[in-house]
This record gives sequence, C-alpha cells and structure tokens, in this order.
Amino acid sequence: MKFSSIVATAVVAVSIPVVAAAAEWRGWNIHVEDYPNTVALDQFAAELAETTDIKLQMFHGGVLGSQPDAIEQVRNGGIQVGQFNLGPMGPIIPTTNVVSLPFIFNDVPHMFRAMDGDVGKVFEEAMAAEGVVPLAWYDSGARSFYNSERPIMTPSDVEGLKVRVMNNDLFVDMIAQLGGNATPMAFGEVYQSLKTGVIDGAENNYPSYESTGHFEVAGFYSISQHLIIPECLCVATEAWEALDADTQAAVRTAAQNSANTQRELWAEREAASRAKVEASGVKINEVENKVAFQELMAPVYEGFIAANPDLASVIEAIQTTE
Ligand code: GTR
Repeated sequence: MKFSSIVATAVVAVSIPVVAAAAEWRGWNIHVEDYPNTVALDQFAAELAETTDIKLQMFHGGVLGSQPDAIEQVRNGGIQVGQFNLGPMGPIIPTTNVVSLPFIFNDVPHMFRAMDGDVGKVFEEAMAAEGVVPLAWYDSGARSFYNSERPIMTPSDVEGLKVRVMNNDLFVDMIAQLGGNATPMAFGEVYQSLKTGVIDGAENNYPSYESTGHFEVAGFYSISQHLIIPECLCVATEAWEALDADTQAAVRTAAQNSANTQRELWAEREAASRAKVEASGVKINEVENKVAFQELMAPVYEGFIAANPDLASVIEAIQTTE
C-alpha cells in the first residue's frame, strides 16, 4: 500500500460521521420576552428542532447588538437568523428603502398583499443577493409619533421637536419636511434619551411604545400612521445555501408558521398595548388631517426617485397593488 492511500484511508476512517453534523445557528431579536415576535421566533426554533437538524439558539432583547450591527453580522456570518424591520436595512440594501417611504402603503392589509405577492419577490431577491434571505413577513403595524411636549394635530406641531428615528436618511428627511430635528439612534437608547430630554419624542407602533416603557416618559401619542414597514424573519444567505432542498423547504414552512403566529399575536398585542398606555394616562389623539402630512412628503419621494430612478417602477407596483 502506498503512503498516500494509507493517509487517505485513515482520514476517511476518522472523518465520516455516523450522522450528519447538525447546524448550530444563532438568532438575533431586539424585543422582550413576551413580545409577539419573540414568541413567534421561539416557535420557529422549536419547529426547526423537530423537523430539521438545525439547532437555533435565539438571543432576545438585542443582546447581540443594535439592529444595524445585527444586519451586518447576518451578512458576514456571525449570526444566521435575524428578525429585522426593513427600515434600518435601507442604507445597506437600497431597494428595501421603497417600503420606508412615508405613506407608501394605504394600510397593513395593503402592505401584506404587496409583500406576499409579486412585489415581495423584488425585495426577496435584492436582499438575498446582499446576504439576507427573507423567509416570511411579520406584522409591525403602523408607526405614529409620540413625544413629551404636546399632542401633534397638524404638521406644524412637529416644528422644533427633537425626534428619534431609525437609522436611515429617509426618516431624517421625513422629519425635516415637517420642521422637526431628527436624530437617528439605536432602539435600546431611546428610553434614556427621552427621560433625560436628549430627544423630545420618537415614532413607533403601540406594542413597541408600550413594551419599551417609552409611554412612561413621552405621554402624547398622535396617530399619524406615517410608516407601515414590514418586518422579516431572515436567514443568512450563506447558511441558507448550505442547506439541501428538503431542509430549505422545512425551514420555509417553519418560518411561514412562525409568521402566521406572529400576525395573530400582533393583533391582540396592539389592542392590549393601546389599552395599557391609555389606562396609564397617555393622551392619544388622531392627527387632524393625515393628507396634510402626506402632501409634505412629496419632496421625499422626488428626491428618492431622482437618486434611484430604477426603483420608480417598484413604487408604482406597490401603489397599483389592489
Ligand atoms: C420596532 C421594530 C424593531 C425596531 C424598532 C425601532 O417597531 O419591531 O425591529 O426597528 O421598532 O424603532 O428601532
């Protein structure tokens, strides 16, 4: 026997495992334990454990870093699963900015019809090409303004307010059109910044306004619903491509089941969060005239289309989705 075949035999003998090694995945989530997304992600991990060899360990509460950091970690292999809002994804994957345009969706059902249909595929492809495969869309309701100073009735009520936004220039532009001063900031820093007066307000849906305690330090919530941004359950492209077709199908099924659970729990939580903040004394109002806010966003759209002419058709595809 030649030396090379002895070595080859020895290597084969020690390296073929009895069963295929299970993939060890780490998952990022920004929300607290009882949040709909958290419950739905734990369900996802449990289903993967049952139907695949993937061991997904979820890290909740943003302990693996801020959302912009986590998106990068998914792209460079440090994390395999991320539950992301598409808002902070825009600076990294420009196509996703379309869903961060103010008032792009009429309401949440319109958003899901678009994302679950053909338009959603445009985002899926753009994201997968940049290292993040979205497997299912989660509900994030509509975002409205809240602050510690006054109810916002008209756009002029935003004038001079220091408003925290997610990390994306589109949101800075949006606040500027209303005469406010936007501060991009990580989600985890908002509570303290509101409390110490570094910012006057922010904007979010009821569940996030409530679960973070922001309602305790910013007691005016004004229903403007200026942003309806989908969220995704995402897997790193590298981890995804390492799976065989059967496993990919099982992971997709688990992701869709997780999204179904999330959407159901979301509806309940929105109502519960609203009731809780109201009971604690938060003043909730509808803005007087939503169209006045919408009209002021025309320059945001014009600037965006001028900088991204190829995305005009995606905007139109959403606007013409029934
Ligand atoms: C929440 C969203 C988070 C995060 C947060 C924020 O509604 O679920 O992913 O984007 O808003 O404002 O940063």
